[in-house]
Amino acid sequence: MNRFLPDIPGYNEPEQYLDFIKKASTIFETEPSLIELPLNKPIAFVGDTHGDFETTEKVYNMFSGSHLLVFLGDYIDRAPKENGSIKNISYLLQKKIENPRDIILLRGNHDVASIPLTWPPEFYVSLAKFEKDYVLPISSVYDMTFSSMPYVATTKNGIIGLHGAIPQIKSIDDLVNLPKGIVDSKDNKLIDDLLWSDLDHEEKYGMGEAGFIPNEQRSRTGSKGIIINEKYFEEKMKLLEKNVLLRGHDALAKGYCFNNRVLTIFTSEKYIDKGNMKGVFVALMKDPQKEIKTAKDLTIIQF
Ligand SMILES: [Mn+2]
Repeated sequence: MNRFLPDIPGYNEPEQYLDFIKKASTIFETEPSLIELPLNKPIAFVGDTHGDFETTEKVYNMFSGSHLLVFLGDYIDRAPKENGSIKNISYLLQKKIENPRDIILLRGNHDVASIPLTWPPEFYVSLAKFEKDYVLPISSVYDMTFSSMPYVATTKNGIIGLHGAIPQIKSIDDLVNLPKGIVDSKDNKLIDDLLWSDLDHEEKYGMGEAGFIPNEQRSRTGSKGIIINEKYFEEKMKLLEKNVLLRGHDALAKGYCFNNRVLTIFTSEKYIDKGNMKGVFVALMKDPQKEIKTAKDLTIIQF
């Protein structure tokens, strides 16, 4: 057993591990870019897990079966423990393969293997080590899998879930038609903005009529996204006919903002002392038959 492969029954050899990632990819390929979630049971929305395998496992064990689990992206990098990223993503892909309809894994801006997004680029470094040891193209296989993931989840009772913020869409069709197979999000402006954008939750920026500005803070990879204001948000939500946006991405964002119509969720111990509600939590939709009017209609479970 090599030093970093997770223990997945039937997939213990390096070549088999590649087959495992490819298998997950074939499942994501069958999912549309925008998934309308079934409302036949409660839903647990999970924020950025960022390599926090222990928390992911806890969340899964607590809610799987009784709830549909919806993860809002960013599974790798910034792991609290060594090799956390590879363990975390492998665990989630394993669950996806076992029960594809019980767990939805949306894509985040970190979910790309071949471009180091943070310093230190932990996941990238792990894969480079694997490629050197086994001469197998694990990065490109992971890239294929990440680029097959869906981007958006919606519910008929008022929710839209995605990683960053709503890009400059003209109608919901722009989200429905987001292409799969885009490894580097910079190659598609709508995808890049969906994965990378933030909210002007403190009304710090003068934005004029447009309601957004380029996000100059986030430019390490050339991706920036935009920062959107409340007016922009309300316009887009009207277009989408949704009440509440659930997203992750910005650990320093206020939990609730824009009149409680946005909730920023983080589910990684790495962020426990950051600004976002000072904890690791998930948001539950307990009664899927009830309209969700604001994010306060959801139940927060802290870890
Ligand atoms: Mn992110």
